[in-house]
Formats: sequence, structure tokens, C-alpha cells
Amino acid sequence: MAYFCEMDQLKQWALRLDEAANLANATQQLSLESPFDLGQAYEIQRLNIEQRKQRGFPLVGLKMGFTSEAKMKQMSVNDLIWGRLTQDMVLSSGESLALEKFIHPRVEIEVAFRIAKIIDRELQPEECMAYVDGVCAALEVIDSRYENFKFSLEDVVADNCSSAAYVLGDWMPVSENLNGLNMALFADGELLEQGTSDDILGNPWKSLAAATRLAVKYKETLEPGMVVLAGAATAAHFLKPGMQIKGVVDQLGVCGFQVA
Ligand code: OOG
Ligand code: MG
Repeated sequence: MAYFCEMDQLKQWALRLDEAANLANATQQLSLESPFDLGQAYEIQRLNIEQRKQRGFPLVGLKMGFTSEAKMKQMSVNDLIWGRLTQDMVLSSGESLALEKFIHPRVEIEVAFRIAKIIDRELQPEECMAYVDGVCAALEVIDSRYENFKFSLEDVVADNCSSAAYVLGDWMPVSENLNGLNMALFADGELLEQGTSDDILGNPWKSLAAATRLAVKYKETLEPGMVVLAGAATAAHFLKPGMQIKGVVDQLGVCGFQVA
């Protein structure tokens, strides 16, 4: 692609994904139209999120994706990805999720970190604790903007890693040892999925360290108050009207929401 055509094309794709999200109307996978590389995929994501920022919703954090075997297997993608969280994705505790705003939303159980100090360099996992002042159970709602929830690695990155909404539990004090914590996802009191915090790259701190590496690479700064979602420990589940969703992580508390 010549430079000018490339920029136009990437912007056009970014606008298309933003519109698909806004109208809750699935679109065809971009990669089926014309191949593009991972660098271009992250540029589409940046331009896509720029639209949200222009509507007045600032960046509030980052999310990691495909940090567990269960997720990679479910979606047939085998590489770490990261996306951006904006203010309009926050679902406050007690607020219900309006299903009609989404295409085919799924929910997954995660661990979230709250950043305490600016991070503008890659941190090692053991350094991360000094930069965090809260950790909690979280639920992420993902909603691929692609038909049938199908995508290539590049497609899903361009689509901001399917980010749609997230709910946090109450922040808990930070503990150095986040290993071996049971993580469970319930709908209407029934256990849907169970895993452990070790399923997230062996240790959720490693996911935060990876987020610092990727943030530096793609020129994003993690600032105090921002949230990092470490990625789901288990497969994700489709949401249905009226569902009462609950996530529980040993020692890190509970979180939940009602599907309207
Ligand atoms: C992509 C997002 C992956 C996670 O926690 O692994 C993700 C998807 O599954 O559609 O958020
Ligand atoms: Mg996730």
C-alpha cells in the first residue's frame, strides 16, 4: 500500500469499527478484504479509540488479552494482545448492562490492577507492586465487532481486542503473592467457569509487566488511577437477557452486574 492510500485505508477501517460498535451492528472481518500487519492493526486501534476520545471519553486504562490458554483455545489466537479502556466502557457497580447496545456480548472473569505511580518504562513483574495501590476481581464484557465473533490476530487488535465494558469489585490491598487464587464466573448462581490466577501467564503480575512493555512500545503512559485488566483466566460466556452475573476471586473479592 502506498503511504497515502495506507493512511486513508487504516482511518476508514477505524471509523468502520467505531460505527459498528456504536450501532451494535457487526461488520465483516477486515482481513478478508485486504491483508494488513500487526503494526497496522495497532494503528487502526489507535485511530478507532481516537473517535471515543473525541466524543469526550478519555483513556482510563489498558487491557491485556489472550493471557490464558483457555482464551487462546476458545478464540484460536495464539499471541498476547492489548487494548485501550475508555471511560464509556465503565459499568458502575449496581448498574445493569443494556444488551441492545451490544452485538453478541460475552463475559469473562479477570483480575484488575490500579496504577499508583506513572509508569513510562518496562517493569519486571517483581517491580510492579511498587506501582500499584489496589487489586480486585473484575468482569470484562467483550463484544467483537466482527460477524460471528470470528477474527484473525490482526482483526481483533484493530477492533481494540473486543473491549466493550468492564465492572470492578471493591479495591483490595495489594498482595505480592497473587498465585493460586481461585477465579469463578457465575450466572444466576450457577457456576459457568472456574480457573485460577495462575492461568493468567502463570501469575497476574506478569500480565501487568507485559502491559508496561507494550505501553512503552506503543507510546502510551500508565498514569495514577488507571486500570489494567490482566486478561481472562477462563473461556468467556455469551450474555442473555435477565442474567445475573457474578465473578469471585479468592482474597480479591466479588463483582457482578445484571443484564437488562
Ligand atoms: C479478545 C479479547 C481477549 C482476554 O481477556 O483474553 C480478552 C476476544 O476474546 O474477543 O479480553
Ligand atoms: Mg478480557
